[in-house]
Amino acid sequence: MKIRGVACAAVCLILTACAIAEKPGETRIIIDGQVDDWAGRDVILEDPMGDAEAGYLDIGAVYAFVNRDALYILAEFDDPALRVMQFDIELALDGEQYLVSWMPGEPVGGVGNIGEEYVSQTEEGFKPGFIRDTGWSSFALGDALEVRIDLRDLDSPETLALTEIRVMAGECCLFPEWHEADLVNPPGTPVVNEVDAPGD
Ligand SMILES: [Ca+2]
Ligand SMILES: [Ca+2]
Repeated sequence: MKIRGVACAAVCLILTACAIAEKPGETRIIIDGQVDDWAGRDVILEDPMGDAEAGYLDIGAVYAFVNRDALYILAEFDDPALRVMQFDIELALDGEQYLVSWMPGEPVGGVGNIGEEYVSQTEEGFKPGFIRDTGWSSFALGDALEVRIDLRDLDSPETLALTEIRVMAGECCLFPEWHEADLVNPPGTPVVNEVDAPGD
């Protein structure tokens, strides 16, 4: 009986610890292009400086994580004053490949499924399988590119990872006039036990 009592106490302690561990923290990041609210977050990729097309943004450190509400991304640049025509952000979610594109200055981006239908490049340009505008997401370009992609804009996937960020250059939308000035492929996206702070 004594052993059972000890075992029960141990289980109770574990359950209590689990209950404490499962209580989500709060994500307090403001999408304003400023990096100060990312202090303590993990860099997921360090891209070399000097590997971008001259005159365009050159991606350096990239941060990203997924909480229960959204995918957050921060990309830093060698010189944030340089040019970019559009950011293309590729995502892997629930076995599908998605593209979120945003042009600086635009209030919203676009979401496309870039599965097999996307691959073709026609005289009219790429066929991105456009799904919708990013009604819930936010983008900002300041000292860095800062993005919050709301899971509702992605049909609330079970799994989600950032797979590519492209700084697009040239004239949309046929290669070679339209091409990436810099490109990064993050190796994975941490999932954190957090929710967005109330009011976001
Ligand atoms: Ca910020
Ligand atoms: Ca770079």
